[in-house]
Parts: sequence; C-alpha cells; structure tokens
Amino acid sequence: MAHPLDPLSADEIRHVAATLRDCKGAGTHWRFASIDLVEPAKDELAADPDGIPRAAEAICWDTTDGQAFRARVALPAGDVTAWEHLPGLQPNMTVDEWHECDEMLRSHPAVIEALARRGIADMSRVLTDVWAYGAALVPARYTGLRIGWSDVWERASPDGNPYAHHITGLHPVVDLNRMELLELEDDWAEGGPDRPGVMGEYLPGLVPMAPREVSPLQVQQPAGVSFTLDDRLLRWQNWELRLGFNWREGLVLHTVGFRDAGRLRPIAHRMSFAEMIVPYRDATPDHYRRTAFDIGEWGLGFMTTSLELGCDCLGEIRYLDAVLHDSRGEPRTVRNAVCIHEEDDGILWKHVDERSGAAVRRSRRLVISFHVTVANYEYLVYWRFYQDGNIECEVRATGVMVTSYFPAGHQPATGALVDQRTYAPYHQHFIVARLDLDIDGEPNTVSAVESRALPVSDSNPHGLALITQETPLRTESDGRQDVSWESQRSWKVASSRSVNSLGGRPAYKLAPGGSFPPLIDESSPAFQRAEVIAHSLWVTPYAAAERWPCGEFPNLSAADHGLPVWTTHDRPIEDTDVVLWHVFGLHHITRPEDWPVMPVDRTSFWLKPWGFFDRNPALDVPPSPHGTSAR
Ligand SMILES: [Cu+2]
Repeated sequence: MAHPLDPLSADEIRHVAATLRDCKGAGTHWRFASIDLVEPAKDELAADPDGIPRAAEAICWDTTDGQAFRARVALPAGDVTAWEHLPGLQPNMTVDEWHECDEMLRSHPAVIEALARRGIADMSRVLTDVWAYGAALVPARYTGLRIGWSDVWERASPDGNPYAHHITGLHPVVDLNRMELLELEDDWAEGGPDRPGVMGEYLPGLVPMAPREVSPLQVQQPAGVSFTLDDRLLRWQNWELRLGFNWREGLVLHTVGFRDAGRLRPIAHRMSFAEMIVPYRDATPDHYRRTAFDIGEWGLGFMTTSLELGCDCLGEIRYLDAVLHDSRGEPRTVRNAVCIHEEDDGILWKHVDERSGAAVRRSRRLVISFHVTVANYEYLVYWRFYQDGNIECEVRATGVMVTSYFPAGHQPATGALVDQRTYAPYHQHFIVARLDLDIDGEPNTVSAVESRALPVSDSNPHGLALITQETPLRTESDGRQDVSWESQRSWKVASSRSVNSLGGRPAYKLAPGGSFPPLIDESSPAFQRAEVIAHSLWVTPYAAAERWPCGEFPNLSAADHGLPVWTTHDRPIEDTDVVLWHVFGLHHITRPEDWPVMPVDRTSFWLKPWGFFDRNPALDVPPSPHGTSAR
C-alpha cells in the first residue's frame, strides 16, 4: 500500500489523464502541464497517516483557446472532485513544447532562409532553444498568447557542443499553442560581422589535447552500506526521513528526524527547492528577455536526468526512479533519478593527548542527490546528513554558459570575454529553499543571532568582550532578513516547548553561506516577478497552500504573486509552525575558465544543531577498524 507521501505511480498518472479526457473532454487539443500528488496537509498526516485517501491535481489547458484548468481527481475512484478555470494564467512550459517548437522552427522556410544568408545549410546541426517570457517584455500585439522566444545555435560537427556557436541576432518569437512562428527577429546585414572561430568543444576527440593521466580510485564497502531504504523511508546513523519527488521541486525530503536516546525527534517536516530565478544582467537585444524560472517554468523534476554508477555517483549506491509524464498525460520514468550513498568526509573529531595518544574519528555522510539539465545548464543537488546532526545542502552549477558574439571592438560591458569575440553575460542563480522546520515538533520561534563587540569600559578594559544578541522575529516583516558581514548574523529556529538538559531551548541554526544582494533596480520586470530575491530569508507561518514564492504560474508573469503577497498582512510568526524561505545561489561573474564547459561552481547552506543535543552527538562514533590507534 502506498504511503500518503509516495509520488503518483505510472498507473495513477494514466488514470488521472484518462479520467479528464473522458469527463472533461481534455483530449487531442489539450496538454497536461502537470499531474501531481495532492500531499496531505500536516495535521492530516499527524492524525492518521493510514486513513488518508490519495488524490491527484492536474493542470491542463486547451491549446485551441489557451484556457487553463485545475482539476482534482480522487484516487483510485477517479472522481473529478474539482474543476477550476484559471483565466489569464499560463501553465508551466512542457518538454513536448520545447521539442515540437524546435522541430517546427528548424523546418520553417524563414528560419532556413535566415540561416542560409549566414552560410548555414545543414539543418541537422542547428538547434533552437525556446525560452519563456516575462509579460512586461512581450510585445503588446501578442498579449494573452502562450508566447515564447528562442535562440538559434549551430553545432560545429554532428556531436559538437550544441551551445558553442550562437546565431547572434536571430530570434524566433513563437505562439506555442498554435506552434507557429509569429516573427523572426533578424539583425543580419550584408557586410556585418562574421562569426568568430571558437573552440567550444568538450568531448574527447573534439578537444585539441590529449587526456591527462589519472590512476584509478575506487570506493569499496565490503560489508555493504549502513543505511536502509524501506520503500521510500530512509534510515541512517540515527537519521530518519522519507523521500518524495515531484515534477516541480524534484527531490523532496519529508519528515526528517533524528533518533536521540531512543526517541525520534522531528527536525523538518518538509524541505525542497521551491523556486529558482536566473536573471541575465545584460540589456542587449540577444539577452534582455533571459530571466529563467527553472522550477516554476520548467520544473526540476521534469528536467531530472538519469544517474550513472561510477560517473555521477561512486561506491555502493541505491537509486530511486522518478515517474513523471509528458504533456499528453502518458507516464515517463526517469531511471536512477535519485542517488543515495555514503561518503567518507575526512575527520569528524580528533585530539592528541601526550598520555593517551591520538583519538580520531572519521566523518561519514549520507548523500541524497539528483541532477537536472535545463537546456544548456546543469544543476546538481546534494542533501548531506552528518553524524554530528548537521545537514548540508549544496548545489553545483555546471554545463555550458550562454554566450553570443560581437563585432570587433564592441564587447558589451555586461559579460566576460571567453573566446574569440565571444562573451558570456553576467547572471545570477537565486535558489529559494523552502524549509518547513519542526524543531522538536511545533511550535517554533526564529531569532536572528548577531555578534556584537562591547565598547571599552572599566569591565572591558582591553576591548575584548564579544557577546551575542538574540532578536526573536515576531511578525513576517521581521522575518525578512539579510545576511550581514558586520554581525555574522545567523538564524536560530528553536522549540517553544522542549528544554535541553542545560535549560535552553533545543534549536537548529540556519547558517547562510551562499547569499548575495540582488543588485537590481526595483522597477526592473525581472525583479517585479521575483521580489523574493530582495532578501536572504523570509519567514511565514505554515499554510498548506503557500508553496511557490514567485507565484504558482511564473510563466509569462508580470508580478510576484507569492511571498510578497502572502506577507502583506504581516502575520505573527512567533511560537508557531514556521516555514523558512532561504534565498541562496551563485552570483555568476563569468570567466574564461567557465568555458567551453564550466567546472562546477558550488553554493550551499547548513542547518546545524544549536543546543538541540546536550553535547557532541557524535561521541559514540567508533574508531576506524583499521587504524593503528584503537582509541
Ligand atoms: Cu551561471
């Protein structure tokens, strides 16, 4: 029997699509943007996890008139329990549209002719890449259409890097419902700049260099792994959590707890990435529309790719598949979508004593990861659990940067030169982690903790005294917080009920490591659609419906209908069930070393116990069996 948090099965997906075809006429001319599990609300789950009926929600639209609907379908009965019209809203982009648009454009006479003028005749080496829009940038004559705009790229050889040779100045604008080219922006001029000679390859055989020598490195666990995976319930070194997955957030961590002296203590009810905003900070005609919402527009789950043993993950691996669907409602399985494995992590703790010798413990961590490919870019997501109660969330960005070329002597100031007359625009990757923490259950209070140096005085004659100041965040306006170099601010999420053996409130701290200011004019359409990027932390009281910080439908959006709207009432957040929205990511000032394929850039945040345990919770980690010192 499925657990109420288990993702929809292939049969359930098929059943929902068939039901809506039969009962609502969502047939040939319709697309399914998403078919997803309706997750039970927190109180339902707490009351009786076995008695919760399963249900699905689907967002679908009629491509003939563009009208979108939200459907609820009860499972397994297949009753349509709700059917809501969503006037004026554009569902997320689908992979099918991306492919169908590419096919349409590559066979379109106007595109073929524009490329021929540039001396490009082999359409099998051409790739188009449709992007979603912000409403403010859509020409008024196309308002209301499901509109996209595209780049055109050419591979230098059949297997060459698809994103190495930009056809700068050529941009199709398309109606995705009619799958029609609306117009072809083309700045080609006789005698204009020719395309530069670029070395944009990364595959062996295409790269003009021999591979370096590296000796083999193997990871072995002769006695097997020390975690257990019972369906989707994962247990490892006192940690216990349940793994979810959906089209939008990709991996979801449910009911994360730590077994402490025989008691399972809750830490998080649910953790995931709720939005990713990537504004390109370049006003030139080739790049000004480029603000991606990789989660709300495309979906990390839909973009998830299969992982391969020995390449993506090393050692003793357990995988989970992900079951998704296409825009016709047909299930599609991503094999090995989520990887679970243990890693050695160097030293956990150590002390060398003259008398008793060295006592050393090696740290081990449990890693749960998935990889997404969003057209040219890859995001690799790692949730890591440690023996000392720490949780680390790391994202690595890699793949191929967007580039374009320019006439000699006219390099735009908004990017870095990476190859001959080729530059990569500066851009930012803002990720919004939604952290529904329950430290020792509910309720919790979040405080900002800051370090302050006391002034020199009679009691502080040497100016050494350093104290911390703890400020409880009482309402949502207090909950808007920024990182601070000056005060080394971090945020403490403390239980309002339980007390540790030292008399304090058990807590976890959110230690930011990858936050940066938005550095953007507030009148910018990109900012208007994603006001969440203004702060590194937002705190809200839990509300089941509040899941998408830039709104549920960021595709073609004009404003941010998420956090800025929810928080206008300035609700109390003290002593309640809180949700933290942490904005972190990469401020990507591009550089030649990121070309032609980018070595991973990393960003992360940590959740660290802070009085949650009475002492170092990793005192019981045994010494390594093969160490010469047995201590
Ligand atoms: Cu980047």
